[in-house]
Amino acid sequence: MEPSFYEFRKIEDAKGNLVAVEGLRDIPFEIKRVYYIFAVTEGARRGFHAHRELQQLLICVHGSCKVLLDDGLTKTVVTLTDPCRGLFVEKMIWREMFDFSPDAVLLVLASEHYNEEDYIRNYNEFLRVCGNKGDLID
Ligand code: T46
Repeated sequence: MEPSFYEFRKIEDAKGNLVAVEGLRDIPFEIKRVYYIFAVTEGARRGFHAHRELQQLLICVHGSCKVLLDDGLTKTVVTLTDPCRGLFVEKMIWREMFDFSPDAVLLVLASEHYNEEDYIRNYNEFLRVCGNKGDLID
């Protein structure tokens, strides 16, 4: 699958840099929630789920990390290093985040409030729901 990125304008002046992201203007959804992941335990992998409805924009605002995206048919891995670039993660995409640098801060803009019922945490269930014929795990 092809990852989808959004580029944001860096406003630079003598004081330093600023990036603004506006819901429904710079990204395709209204922002209902913001969270960020940092001080990730060395070697830890996060994610391992898909969302039924949630859309998200992932921006590594400091340091770096990798994100595996899986639509049930193909997988792709992207490296996030640029605070001016956001990775759009559509609904029904399995995601895993890993290789966080010790200084990484992953900012996430989300289209919905937190709802545990929106998560699909079982890979086989994900394949069933998305209808794609990936590799079922025994
Ligand atoms: C995603 C990836 C990119 C909350 O209470 N509120 C929240 O808004 C979130 C996101 C999480 N939590 C709680 C739920 C767990 O007890 O925080 C704890 C850690 O969440 P989780 O294990 O789901 O974290 P990740 O890094 O595996 O996944 C997160 C998001 O949950 C998920 O939607 O797409 O980041």
